Amino acid sequence: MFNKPLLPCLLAMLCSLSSTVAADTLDSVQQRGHLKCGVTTGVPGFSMPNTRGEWNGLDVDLCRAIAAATLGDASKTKFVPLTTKERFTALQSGEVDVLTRNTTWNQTRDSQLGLNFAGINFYDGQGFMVMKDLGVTRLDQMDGATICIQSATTSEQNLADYFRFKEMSYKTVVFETNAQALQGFEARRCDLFTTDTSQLYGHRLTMQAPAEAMILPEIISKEPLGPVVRQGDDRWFRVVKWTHNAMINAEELGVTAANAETMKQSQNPDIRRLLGVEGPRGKGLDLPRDWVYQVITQVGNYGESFERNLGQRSPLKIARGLNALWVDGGLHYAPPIR
Ligand SMILES: N[C@@H](CCC(=O)N[C@@H](CS)C(=O)NCC(=O)O)C(=O)O
Repeated sequence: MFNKPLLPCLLAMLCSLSSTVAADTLDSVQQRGHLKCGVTTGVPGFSMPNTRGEWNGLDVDLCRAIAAATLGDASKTKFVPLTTKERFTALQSGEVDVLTRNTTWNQTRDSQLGLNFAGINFYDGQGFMVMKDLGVTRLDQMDGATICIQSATTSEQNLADYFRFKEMSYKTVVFETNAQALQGFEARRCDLFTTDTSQLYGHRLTMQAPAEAMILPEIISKEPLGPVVRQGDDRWFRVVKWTHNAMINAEELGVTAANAETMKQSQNPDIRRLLGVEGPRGKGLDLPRDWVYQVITQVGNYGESFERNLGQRSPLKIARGLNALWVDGGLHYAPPIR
C-alpha cells in the first residue's frame, strides 16, 4: 500500500510527534547521565566489542568523545548494536541519540529520512574481496559473478550501477549482517564479497585463512562515512558536529591526550582557544569551557584515534590516504574554533 522509500519518512514524522523522542537531545542526555550511540553489530576498527564486551573503534571513540564533551566523562556511554536495516529507524524513534556507525552520507539519506549528517569521520569507497585461487586480478574479469552482500546498504545500489554500466551480469546472495555475508564468502557461496573497502580489510583479518583472499584494486564509489542525528534539534546537531571538528583541529595543532595539560600554557592562540583557555569556550554550544580538553585528554585527537583503531598501531594497518589532514595531502579539514 505504501511506497516503500516513503516509509522511513512517515515513521520519522510520526516519531517527531510522539513524546518518546526528546526535542532537545542535549538536555535528555545530560538528565539521563549517559549517551546512547548506535553502532554496528561488529566491524573491526570501527565498532567491535572485545572479549570483555568493551566496544572499540573509530566510531566508538567518536561516541565517547561526545560523552566527554557533554557529560565530562567518556565512559558514560551505552552502545546499541544495529544492523544496516535497523539503524535509521532506531535513530528516528529515539532509541539512540546519535548513530556513530559507518554510514554513508548521500542526498537521499540526508533529505528523506528526517536525519542530518554531522560530518565525515572516514572517507571510504566500495571494494571487492576475492579468493586468490580464482586467479582474478581485476573486477572487470568478474562478468557473471555471484556476490555476497549485506542488505539495506549503499553497497547494493553501487553494485547494480557498476555492473549495469559495464554491461556485466551478476547474482547477489544477500545477508542481514556482515558476519553472515563473510561466512557465505568463506564457504564459497559467492565469488566476491563487497562492502566499504576499509571494512574488507577488517573482515579479512577475521577469516580463518586471510592469506587465501585478496582485495581487488577497483574502488567503485564514494562512501563518506559520518555521524547522524535527528533533524529539528540544532543544538544537538552542533554538539556532534563540533566534537568531530575539535578532534580534527586538535590533531592539526599537535594537541594530544598526553600533552593537552601542558599545551594549556601554549601561547599559540589557536591552541588556547581549542583548550578553552580563551575564545568562545563552550559558549553557543551550551557546553562547559573545558569541553575540548575533556575530549582530547579522555579520547585523544582524530589522528590518535585513527592510528589506534585502523592505522599502524592496529592490526588493520590502513594508510591515512584520503583520511590524512589537509595539511598532509588528505581531506580532513575542520572549520576553526574561534
Ligand atoms: N557505508 C555503507 C555500508 C555500511 C555498512 O553498514 N556495512 C556493513 C558491512 S558489510 C556493516 O556495517 N555491517 C555491520 C552490521 O550490520 O552490524 C552504508 O552506509 O550503507
